[in-house]
Amino acid sequence: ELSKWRPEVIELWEKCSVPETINKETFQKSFIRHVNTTLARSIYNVDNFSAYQATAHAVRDRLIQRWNETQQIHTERDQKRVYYLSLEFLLGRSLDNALLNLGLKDSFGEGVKELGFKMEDILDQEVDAALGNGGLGRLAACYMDSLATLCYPAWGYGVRYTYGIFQQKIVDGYQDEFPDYWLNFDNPWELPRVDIVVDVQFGGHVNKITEGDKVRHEWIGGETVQAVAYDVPIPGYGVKNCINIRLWNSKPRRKFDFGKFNAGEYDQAVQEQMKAEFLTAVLYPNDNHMVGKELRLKQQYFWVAASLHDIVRRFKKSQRDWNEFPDQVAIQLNDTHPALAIVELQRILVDEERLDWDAAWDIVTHTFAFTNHTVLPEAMEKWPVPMISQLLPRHIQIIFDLNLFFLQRVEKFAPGDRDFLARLSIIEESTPQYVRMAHLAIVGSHRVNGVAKLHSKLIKETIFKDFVKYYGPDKFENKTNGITPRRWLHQANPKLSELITETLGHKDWLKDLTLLKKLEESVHDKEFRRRWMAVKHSNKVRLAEYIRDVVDVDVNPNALFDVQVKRIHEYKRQFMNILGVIHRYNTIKSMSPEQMRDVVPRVVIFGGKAAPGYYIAKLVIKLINSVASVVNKDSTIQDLLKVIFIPDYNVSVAEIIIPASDISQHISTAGTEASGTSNMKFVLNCGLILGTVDGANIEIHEEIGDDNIFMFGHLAEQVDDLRYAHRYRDVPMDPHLDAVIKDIESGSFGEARIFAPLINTLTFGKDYYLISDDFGSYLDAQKLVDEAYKKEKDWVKKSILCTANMGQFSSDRAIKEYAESIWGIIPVKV
Ligand code: 6GP
Repeated sequence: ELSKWRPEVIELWEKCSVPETINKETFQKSFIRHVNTTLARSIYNVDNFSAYQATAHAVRDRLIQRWNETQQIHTERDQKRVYYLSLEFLLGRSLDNALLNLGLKDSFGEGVKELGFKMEDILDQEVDAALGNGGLGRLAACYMDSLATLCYPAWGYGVRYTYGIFQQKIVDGYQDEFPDYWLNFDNPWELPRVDIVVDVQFGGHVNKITEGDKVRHEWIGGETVQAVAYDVPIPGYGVKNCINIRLWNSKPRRKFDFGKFNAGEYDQAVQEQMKAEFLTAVLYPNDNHMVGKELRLKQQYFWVAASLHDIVRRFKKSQRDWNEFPDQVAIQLNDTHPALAIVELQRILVDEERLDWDAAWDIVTHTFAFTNHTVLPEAMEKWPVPMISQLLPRHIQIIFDLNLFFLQRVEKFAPGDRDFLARLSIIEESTPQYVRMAHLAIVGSHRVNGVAKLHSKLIKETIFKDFVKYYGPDKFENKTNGITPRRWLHQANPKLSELITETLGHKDWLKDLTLLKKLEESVHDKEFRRRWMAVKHSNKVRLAEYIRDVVDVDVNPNALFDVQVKRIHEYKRQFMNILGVIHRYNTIKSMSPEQMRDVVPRVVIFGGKAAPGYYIAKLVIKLINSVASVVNKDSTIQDLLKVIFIPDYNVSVAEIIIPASDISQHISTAGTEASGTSNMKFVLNCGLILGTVDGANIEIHEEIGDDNIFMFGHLAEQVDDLRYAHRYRDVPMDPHLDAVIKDIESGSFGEARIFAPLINTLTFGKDYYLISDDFGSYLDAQKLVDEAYKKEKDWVKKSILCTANMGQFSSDRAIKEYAESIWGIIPVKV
């Protein structure tokens, strides 16, 4: 008899499955087995890269086991799940993270050492999974770590881009972009599920079918692209739970046309395949900026349709009634990129499941919730109605119907107020018409949230003001962002992690970050302060070595390390930073040797990518590099200033830079940075920050207190008036700023004409980001930083108090808030 369910068969399966406990010896066996079989190599030709692959496969074996158990238990319990739909997951490297979360780092480290390898070298072989642009994508990655660690039943859904965010090289001071072909070698962190395939339809037309007194719609024809699932296991820290991010890859459905091929029309024969595969080929490299390309819209629908199909299929397995859907399923929209999911679910329920419209809409609106990540007008997604009509003819009908019913309700609320209706409408009445994705997301969701207190307040007062009037304020919430302390302290800063664990006498702080508060008691302990400083110093030495490797400049680890790393964007004002650097340079140059003795040496470090089409941002990079090449060569300033642009800033580079910072800059124009999350990472790693009254800086300030942060600049509520003044009056230029600009224009940093368009943003451009308004207070704040750094003992205390008071900013706190007040899910521990 061939049944698998006989007891002796089950026993045999259990006996032969991967051993549950893993220690050094079993790891070594597994390592060698993978070298021999998975990689077809031997002791004679196993290099660091193969050693990485073998280690990764050994870890992956454990992950898959946990992943399976987690899915099994979650299916058995059949409790409500959350689905996090994000077009970006900026995961970075996985091996170190998995080893630490599984508690295997030490034994595996020993294990590879005995086999002739260094764990550091092995870890260094991994290429980043860089499927995101910046804050939004990295937040999604931190949230997955917390969802797994807190044992919530959760899935991520995203796109498996063949090319992640481009690699940045600096050539002659300019940014150059190179493709990030991260899948060049096998990727041990994904499980291809070739059996999980979803057909996704585009184009075609809609038939209206009348059946008795009912009308239904049938969407037919057009092209079909297949979505294939790739699963990325995400292990929780210190638990067995391992959740899943399902990434979709496109592939052609049509069979290869051998007729054409044989007739010599090779191009045409492969064209269909290529077109379909192209759909998920590349991540759009824009951060906080909408680019209205048809291919992008196709990506969005492709991913949304495949994900919803999967979610609905899973729900249907439990044979529940449709009205239980929102009790079983919560879907979080990570910004508006997945907003079409609202329309797609309505379509599935009405057209395929034949629910009536209102019942379907009730289910939809109880299922979705929407996070807004920006108030920048250029980032607001809107798609031309003709483009959607072409690609998704049924969806555009549904959008218009939804809008009609919505506006009918609004009309009852504010009878006769045409303007109010026009402002709330999902459709922008221009030529052509546009679909406003944020409006769609709000109308289709039961909750809308911002990502920091100020941001959540601002969206209620500005971009979503009219919706607050209509729905009332309760639909709108704040969920201040958070970061995972596992990656951003334990992994990135092992020495500090160790010192904290030793001081507190436990590792529980990694699961409850508020326990760091107890470190406050140690600020008066001299020996503790010495060790704290020693950790910072060794991290600075590590960064100095990295800087020497990548840009070939020697920097002094005893200097103050001043860091600004993030996407290059006008609103983030790297321009103001480099203008301040020029001011500092000129000030030092004008000093006598005695005066110079009093100057705190500084290394100003920049890093970040500019969107390839963002001309002004790219000029900022050029200016930074031009200033660097003048300053770094100038021996008259006695190494009191160095300027470094670290190329190709990404997650794993951040892990080296952040622990080494003394001061970092988060200096956006007030009201423009929704939250920021690197600010949290720097402070958690005992770096002070210099920031504007913006985003999460404000809440960090509240937590760590006045003495431990440098805040400056105008407030969000002043911005409108200041901009107005620039537009209609002649605002006198700050004299220091004026001098700096004249210096650039005189050619001190290379040909002046190169920088003219950049300078023009301050003058003809009416200084939209208010650099001239904040420059004075920025320089004053920098002076305070210098003075504070001279008082070493006080500085260390500040630094300790920073870390000690960051408990609020764990992504665990953020995820619990989402789980409790938006999703209504409870943990299911394996
Ligand atoms: C970013 C915001 O700019 C940043 O302030 C925030 O910390 C981060 O989201 C996470 O919430 N927004 C984006 O990256 C973006 O593209 C559409 O928004």
